Amino acid sequence: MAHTFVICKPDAVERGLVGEIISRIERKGLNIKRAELRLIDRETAALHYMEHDGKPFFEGLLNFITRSPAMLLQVEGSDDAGDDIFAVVRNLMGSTNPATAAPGTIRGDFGLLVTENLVHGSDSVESAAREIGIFFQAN
Ligand code: IDP
Ligand code: MG
Repeated sequence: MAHTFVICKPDAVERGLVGEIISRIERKGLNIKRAELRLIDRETAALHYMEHDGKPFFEGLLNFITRSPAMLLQVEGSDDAGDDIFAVVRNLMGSTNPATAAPGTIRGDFGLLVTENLVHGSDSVESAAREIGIFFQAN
């Protein structure tokens, strides 16, 4: 079964949007396989966002993602679906900057700032496996 990894980021939890985000994922036909509300530690955050190390927004991104609890989700889809599950979820999320994300998407409907963009979703089969390993390893 195909999986992807989603984070309802601290802003989503703070604003009470976790139910809305999970509901959109479920109504699309995907299933929540595992969920955990967790305060992400800085080391795990840095590992997760390793590809952005060195960029001007990296420290701010770590501060943001570790500032209060996030809802971690392992999301499962059917192998029969035409598209990869990570792509389905990223379409639900909308583009990275909520200011220009399409209405109807999570970021487009509820966000305004790129620094407070509500959700993370893996961007490939490989990153989904890597991220599920980082956050849910050995349990
Ligand atoms: P994605 O979350 O849509 O995959 P990425 O480019 O992988 O977008 O960036 C990871 C995260 O880093 C974004 O979701 C956002 O929280 C943050 N970010 C990306 N670009 C910027 C920026 O230009 N300024 C501030 N934060 C940014
Ligand atoms: Mg990304």
